[in-house]
This record gives sequence, C-alpha cells and structure tokens, in this order.
Amino acid sequence: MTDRLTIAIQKSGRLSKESMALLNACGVKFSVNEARLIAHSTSHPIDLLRVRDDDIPGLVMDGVVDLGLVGENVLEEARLERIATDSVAAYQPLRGLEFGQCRLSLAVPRESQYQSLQDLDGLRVATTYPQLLKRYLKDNGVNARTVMLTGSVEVAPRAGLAEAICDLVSTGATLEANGLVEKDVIFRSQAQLIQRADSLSEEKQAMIDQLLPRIDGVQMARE
Ligand code: PRT
Ligand code: ZN
Repeated sequence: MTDRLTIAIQKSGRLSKESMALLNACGVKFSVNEARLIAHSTSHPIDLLRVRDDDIPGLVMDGVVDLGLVGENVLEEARLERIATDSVAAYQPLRGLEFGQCRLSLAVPRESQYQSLQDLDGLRVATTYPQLLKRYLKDNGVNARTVMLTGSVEVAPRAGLAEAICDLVSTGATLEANGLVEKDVIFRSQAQLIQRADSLSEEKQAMIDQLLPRIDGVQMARE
C-alpha cells in the first residue's frame, strides 16, 4: 500500500477556496464531495482532511496529519494554548502563503477616551484570541481582563460585556459598522503551510520536497 500524504485544510471559510486553488495550481488534483471529511487526490497519493480551521494546528502538532494550511493567528493562538496546558506544541513552518492576510487589533468605541494602551488598565477586553491578547498585554505591562467570546466580538462593547475588543481586521468595515476604532495592531497574519515535527517516510518527504518548489513557483507567478 502506498504511504499517502495527508493535508488538513479549512473545510469552508475564508481560506478554503485559496487553499484548494493553491494545491490545484501545484498539479495536485481533487474531486471534492462537499459532504465528505476526506478527499482523495486523483493525481497523487495525497488525502485532504477538510476540517474547521481551529482543529488544524492540533492535528499537525499531534501528528494526525502530515501538513496543514492555516492562518498564523489560529496557529500561534493554538501553540500558546498548548504550551500553557503542557501539551505538545511543535511543528515545522514551511511557507508563508500570500493569502488570508489580516491583523489582530485592539479597538475601542468611537466615543472612548482611549489614548494609549495603559488606558486599558482595569478594563475588560473581549476576544476570540485570549492567548495572543494576554501575551501582548503582559509584554506591555497592562492589567486588563480578557473576556473570551467565540464570535460576534464586535458587539461586546455595545452589549456591555467589555470596554474594548481584540479582533481580526482586514478592511476595517466591520469595526466601522459597529462604531469601533482600531488602535493597536497586536499580530499580523497570513495563511501558512506547516508540517508535523517528527520525520516522515522517505516517500512522503519526497512528495513534500517536490511540492514546495511548485508552491514557490505559483506564488512567484502571482506577484
Ligand atoms: O468554520 P471555521 O472555524 O473553519 O471558520 P472561522 O469562521 O473560524 O474562520 P474564517 O473562515 O472566518 O477565517 C479563517 C481565517 O481567515 C482566519 O483565521 C484568518 O486567518 C483569516 N482572515 C483573513 C480572516 C479575515 N481576514 C477577517 N476579516 N478571518 C476573519 N475575519 C473576520 C473578522 O473576525 C471580523 O469579523 O472578518 C471581520 C472583519 O473583516 P473586515 O474586512 O470588515 O475588517
Ligand atoms: Zn475557526
């Protein structure tokens, strides 16, 4: 039996289309059945595992899949969370991919008196990225409380849950629509290709070594 390379990508969301397009452009073809978790490549001994983006770092770090394609924001949050809970947090970064760009920023209501980060002392900040936020606050000596929300972070100030938020921003339209103003950028992100930390079979590693220059070629052609 051939040793099949497994790659985890986001099933449906902002990274899905471009993740599939990148693999396709590298000559790795798939026929995806939307209802299925696994898609077998029709051109290579490669299987795609289509999951929620939040599951991708853990699948790679636990060695359940060989490669993963995920946003650096989700990856770094998961790494910090795993370190905090004494779990295995290692992976090999392979390539920064030129899609999924966004920034994790602190934002406050338009009418807020906010002038500098220190003004958050004693206040509450709502976020989906508690680890990245806590690291930033700690590095800057700010004593704010983190309020963890899994979604709709931008409504937290209006709902009276927090005085500030820390959320992903790309165009800024969501902040604007919710009467919020972006203040500090705490983390810049794009999609990244990662590999599990332990070594793979020669066959699998050879496939990755063949894939990487193709990815570089595709990215160069897009510039
Ligand atoms: O279901 P699953 O868990 O897989 O998906 P998800 O809903 O968690 O993630 P998804 O598909 O929304 O985003 C996947 C990844 O795309 C993120 O982890 C980022 O790496 C990247 N990305 C790039 C973004 C954005 N841009 C982005 N703008 N992720 C989210 N947003 C959201 C943001 O949270 C805010 O609500 O878009 C809104 C802001 O956008 P603007 O343009 O109004 O500023
Ligand atoms: Zn997610």
